[in-house]
Amino acid sequence: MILVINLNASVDKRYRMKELTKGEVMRAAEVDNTPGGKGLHVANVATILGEDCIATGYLGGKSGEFIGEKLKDYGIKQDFVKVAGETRSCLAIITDDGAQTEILEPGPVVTAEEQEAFLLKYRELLSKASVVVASGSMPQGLPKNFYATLIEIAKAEHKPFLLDTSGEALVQGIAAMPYFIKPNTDEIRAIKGTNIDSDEDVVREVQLFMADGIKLPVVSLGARGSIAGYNNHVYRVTVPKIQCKNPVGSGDSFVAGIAVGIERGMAIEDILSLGAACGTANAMEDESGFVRKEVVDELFGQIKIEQLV
Ligand code: TA6
Repeated sequence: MILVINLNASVDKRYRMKELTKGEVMRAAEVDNTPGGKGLHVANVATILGEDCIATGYLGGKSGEFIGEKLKDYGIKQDFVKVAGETRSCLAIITDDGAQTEILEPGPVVTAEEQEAFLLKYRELLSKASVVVASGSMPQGLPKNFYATLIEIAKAEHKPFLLDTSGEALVQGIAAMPYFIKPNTDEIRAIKGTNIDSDEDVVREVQLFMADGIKLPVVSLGARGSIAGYNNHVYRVTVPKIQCKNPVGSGDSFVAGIAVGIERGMAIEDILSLGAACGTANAMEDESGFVRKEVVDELFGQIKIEQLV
């Protein structure tokens, strides 16, 4: 089973608007409310691919109830800890020129008791899982090393832990050496203070992550694909050109494909192809964190994996 941790779930509100002007009253032409937070996208895609998967984290208030109901509709298994605070909303405003502006709320404040309650739930769910994925930011109140704590617990049980987060949570998470990370070049620049001006620089950073003990580091290059490391080898992953409708959730869908590939014991080339096929399939849909299985199957054979080192 894949255990997906989404500590800071959200109701993702997607507004379609003609234009966006600062300081004016604007009316949205359309709005969609969907369960979001990066981990819920991962759980959705893994479930669509037919994998046994369960989502956990914190849910609270009316927004938490809305997400719980939606997950049931989507057939996603869930076991969340209830928090007193209200689960957040995240806004994505998509204008006719194709630009996307996102406003991400910080999320509820988690108390010390709620933190302990999650750790108990995590240990219980971990015993039934073979792969763990933790995605997204953390709600307020949790210590910055919380992901590092979760990684250490999973490593003690020899379960691969896939971490997709940013900022200080990523820095502290990396120190605990998860199985997988997926920083982009800006995040590497911010973490290490090094220049990333070329693919050679990316290859060097991937090798350094592997030397530190991260088994599968992947650096995302956006529409150009990614560069990944595994077992001291470095691979370039190239995706086919597609008509992009909505790139939000593509990174989350990539992580879902990687988790499913690991869970199925696939070869590294196939794990990377499945991740890239899911990320690409998501960008072809209006809905964030959603793929069509038949599209993933078709794209799988079109992903190019080239061994660089
Ligand atoms: O990847 C996009 C997205 O999942 C949005 O839908 C929104 O929920 C956001 O990320 C949350 O990101 P965060 O890092 O704050 O958890």
